[in-house]
Amino acid sequence: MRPLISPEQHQQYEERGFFVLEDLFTATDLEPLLAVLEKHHALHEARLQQTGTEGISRAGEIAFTAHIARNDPTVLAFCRRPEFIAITTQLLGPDVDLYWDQTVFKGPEGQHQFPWHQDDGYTPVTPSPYLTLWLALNDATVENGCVWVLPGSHRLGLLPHKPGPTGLTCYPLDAPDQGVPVPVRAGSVVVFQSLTVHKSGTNRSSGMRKAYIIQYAQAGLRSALTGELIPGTIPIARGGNAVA
Ligand SMILES: O=C(O)CCC(=O)C(=O)O
Repeated sequence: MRPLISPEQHQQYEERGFFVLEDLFTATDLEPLLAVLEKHHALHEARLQQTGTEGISRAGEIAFTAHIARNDPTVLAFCRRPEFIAITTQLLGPDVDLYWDQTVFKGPEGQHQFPWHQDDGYTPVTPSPYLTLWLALNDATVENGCVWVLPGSHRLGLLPHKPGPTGLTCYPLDAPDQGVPVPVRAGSVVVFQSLTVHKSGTNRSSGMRKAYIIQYAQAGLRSALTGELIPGTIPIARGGNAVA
């Protein structure tokens, strides 16, 4: 199925740190995935209703439900789809692991943006950057809190992050340059480097905004702090071919 990424998109990835693959998946492709992800989110949200918060998740407002692929064969099979083999081997090289996956569901009528950060800011790893694929499970709009990026910010290297009320941040939400919004239809993927500074807007709509984030890395990912191998990564491609 390669090449899936056009030379222009590859150039955008190198120069701006991101690009969009519009309508990569159909509603039919998403249906079985969504059913499983909704189930995992609902279990997490039920726990959050008891505890109020868990990490950076907050009941009724924003829920990050991580590592679903390693616990669910339907989701792992989705992360191994040929589209992802093509994208990841084109951008990362022939040997690719699934590093992290999570749903991010943003509740309606929210008050907060999810602040500017680099994904490496949460867990510095080497080699960096790795690849973040932000898959819209429903239409992501400026109104319901789509992703925003600071084009070119991946070239700044890893920036210092400090804890804010709603997550780590490396760039002010009131700075004059608030980058560009990246609204996308359901089934589209925003592809960005883990050093690309991004945020998501407030969900001012009356419905939930739903995304599934899949992060792939070159095989053999290590903590940049301890040098130890990151545990729990899953082989996806070796020698440019899918791992069964
Ligand atoms: O989907 C969102 O609202 C933002 C999530 C995000 O930026 C992240 O998990 O790194």
